[in-house]
Amino acid sequence: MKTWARCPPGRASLSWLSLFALGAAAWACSGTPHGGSGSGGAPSTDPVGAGGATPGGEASGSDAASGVTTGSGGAGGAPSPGAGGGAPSAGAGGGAGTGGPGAVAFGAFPGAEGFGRMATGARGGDVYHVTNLNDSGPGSLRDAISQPNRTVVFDVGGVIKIDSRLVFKNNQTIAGQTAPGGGITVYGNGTSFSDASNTIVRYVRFRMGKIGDSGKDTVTMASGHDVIWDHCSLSWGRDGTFDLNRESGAELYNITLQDSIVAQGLQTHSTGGIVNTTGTSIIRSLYIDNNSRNPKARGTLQFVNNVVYNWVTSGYILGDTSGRSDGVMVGNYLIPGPETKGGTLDSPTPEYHLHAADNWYDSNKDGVLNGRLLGQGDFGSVTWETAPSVEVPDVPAMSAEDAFDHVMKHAGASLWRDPVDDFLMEELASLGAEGATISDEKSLGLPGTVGDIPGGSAPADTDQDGMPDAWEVSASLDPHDPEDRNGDRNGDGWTNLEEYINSLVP
Ligand SMILES: [Ca+2]
Ligand SMILES: [Ca+2]
Ligand SMILES: [Ca+2]
Ligand SMILES: [Ca+2]
Repeated sequence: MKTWARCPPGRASLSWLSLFALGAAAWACSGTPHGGSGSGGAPSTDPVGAGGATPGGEASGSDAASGVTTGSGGAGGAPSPGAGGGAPSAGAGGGAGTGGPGAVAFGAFPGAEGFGRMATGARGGDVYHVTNLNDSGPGSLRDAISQPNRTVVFDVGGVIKIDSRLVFKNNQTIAGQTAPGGGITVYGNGTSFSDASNTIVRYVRFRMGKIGDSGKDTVTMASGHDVIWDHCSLSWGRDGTFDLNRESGAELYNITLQDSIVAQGLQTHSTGGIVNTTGTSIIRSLYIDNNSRNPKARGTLQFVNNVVYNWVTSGYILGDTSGRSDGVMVGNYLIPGPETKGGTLDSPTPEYHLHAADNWYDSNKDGVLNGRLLGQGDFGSVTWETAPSVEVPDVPAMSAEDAFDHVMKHAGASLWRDPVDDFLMEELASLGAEGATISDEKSLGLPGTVGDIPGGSAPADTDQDGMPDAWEVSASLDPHDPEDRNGDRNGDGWTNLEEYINSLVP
């Protein structure tokens, strides 16, 4: 039943470069008239459940926390981005400066979108090679992230089992896409990104689990700004799995989660997480097998082209609080699974100011994606906004159906999908037949609990600047000069090291 009008242009067929040039298309697309297109479902027999009270007791994450292979300093490096902190403009920054088709909007990396897109990471800073899978000590990930201003590259792939939480620092770039073999899985406890401002994390799996600390989150951030997680697989939180819960008196803003998975928050407090910030974008990501909070939205949340599957008591929570919130929901697909009891759009309040367009709901569990368009009435007592009630970044939206396809193919650390993500994607593909919350990660029955991850081997990098010899030669750089990592040979704003790590991914 693919009868509704698609949102042109079809995003999936576009390159990242052309996407940036099309930034303005998002809101044109979001103007899809409610109920006008659509397959004419039968709302009266297919209501979204209002749901009941949501679990309380939200814990706000708060916590405390060599092998540097190249020294600090180096070339002046990249120009700072033209756009300021919270500026929502889609304009190109200090990059190439040539307009028109093909122009690249400068940001954390090509394809970075949403509130967190301008995170600078460790641009111009040091490099640290993770050379082993140890929990601590020289060459470990824990040692790598113990100092700010580091781009972390991986010479090994596999599972890093951690006994205590990993606490990230500011101005770090965690380049999980550099890991050989099957990439990197962090298993055994959670992480904190509180005050880890200007940090970029790409292609890493963070799996906490029952062996992690009770009452803690897989990923937590209670303060700070300008952080982007891209193609990350997050699972098995004991409190939240992806929790951005602004501490009283702290600032928490300019954050993006994109092309990622938030999965299987562990029962009995099984949640995706709370997102309570003054500016977060969640884009093309999957929330799956979380009892509630998929997510629990407070503050300002831009939620574009996501898929929510097999929640139990609560899907997307519309505020559930007396404080004002501003939400933008465009092009999402909400799909009940075997355990879903209702609560699709849960706990709305008039304090939740919502602009919503082109969101779809498929509850018939027939193995086919054939939902209906959600209309204003489905969102209950929210204050309905015909345009975003706060400024949000331009995020080109595809149709909800295309978003489903995109998530199936690309969400999570998808350079190499691990057995956990494969399992989750099979559940999602069943469209109602399969899906279950869990209370113990061992119930998946995978070897080593998280599945086998091939190790692989890293290419030679003689000067240890993070750029392999062969790539340096091909780029007319010097494989015996580590300082050239922070140059910018093509003047596009991204350093040579960034050019390399960004070249590894689609
Ligand atoms: Ca269906
Ligand atoms: Ca090198
Ligand atoms: Ca070099
Ligand atoms: Ca460059």
